[in-house]
Amino acid sequence: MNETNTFKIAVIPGDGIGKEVIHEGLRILEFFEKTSNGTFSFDTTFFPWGCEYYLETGKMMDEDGVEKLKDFDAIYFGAVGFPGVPDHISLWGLRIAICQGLDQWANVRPVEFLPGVPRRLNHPDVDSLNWVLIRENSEGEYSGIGGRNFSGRGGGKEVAVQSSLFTELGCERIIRYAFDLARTRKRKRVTSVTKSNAQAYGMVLWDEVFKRVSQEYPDVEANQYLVDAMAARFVMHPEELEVVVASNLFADILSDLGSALSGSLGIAASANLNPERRTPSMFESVHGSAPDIAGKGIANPIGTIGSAALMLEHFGLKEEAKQLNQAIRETTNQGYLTRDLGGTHNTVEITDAILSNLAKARDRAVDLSRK
Ligand code: GGG
Repeated sequence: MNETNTFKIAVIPGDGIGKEVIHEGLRILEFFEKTSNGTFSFDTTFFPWGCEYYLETGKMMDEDGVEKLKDFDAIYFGAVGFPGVPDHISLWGLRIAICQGLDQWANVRPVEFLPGVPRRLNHPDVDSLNWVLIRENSEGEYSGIGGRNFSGRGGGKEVAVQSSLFTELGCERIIRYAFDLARTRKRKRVTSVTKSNAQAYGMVLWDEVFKRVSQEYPDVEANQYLVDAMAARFVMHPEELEVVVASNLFADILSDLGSALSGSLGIAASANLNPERRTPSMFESVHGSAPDIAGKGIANPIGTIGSAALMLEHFGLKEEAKQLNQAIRETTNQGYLTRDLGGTHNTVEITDAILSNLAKARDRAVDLSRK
């Protein structure tokens, strides 16, 4: 942000439904800008990076793309991946290149049980569930260390090595982040997830760091589970979950499970943060590019719009973020649901309903201030 309160946002719609849902998220940001009475504005710059760009240029993003992004206050990201480009090329060439290049080491993935959304969990207290997954976002199983060799030995004899990297620094900063976050919540509880009985080096180090750090937070309840047991607990004992911290791969999987249990991957928002604010953070829905429904106008925009709420909060626009989250809840409660949630509304209709709820809330606030 500069003296004129302009937030510079790099917009990367990416692939498939990413383009459609980012368009909707930007309509929401326009609403807040227009109704801010000039107190803040958004300056958006589009980057055409993604699979189409790769097919034209041989690169998922510009060579100096990460450097270019450093000029912004935040990045608003759609989705990555499309048939025609191998998934490991598209993911590593864009999303992971940005997360690692900008040291966005904390991936915050809230799981919210929105009203009006058909429940997939048969649990008496389902409406009170509210989890947040904290994903280590810079190393672990996604360190990128490894290689392939020996194809010269002939068919069927190639060798591949894929290493996980667990550094004490990487473990400690994400675990501390989870404990600090838990302190801000009503129920102060952190659950750590590893598979340290089988992954006897990196994940044992993680467990040891977790135990050490937990002693500095006597006011926060600390638990540790193996990932297979944890997957079962998501379904059998969801009421036990609050802040869950896990490695890059495990939290990626568990957050998809959590989102599916809360209704659909389409409603899951996320923030890839550099908590020290040395570099811009990136806000994106958890879902991918969904090529099967791309271009049909039926994608659920809530994950991407919820990610805009996380971005507003990151900018310090806390009241606006609260209003947006409330408008999303009202919208699902009124029965505005896309097909992934069993509804019939399309992408644009969901955003229209959210905008209408935001406008009504603004009118109510103006009326109250006049009284
Ligand atoms: N909007 C997020 C997205 O496009 N995700 C695609 C994906 O495959 N992500 C893998 C990851 O989060 O590591």
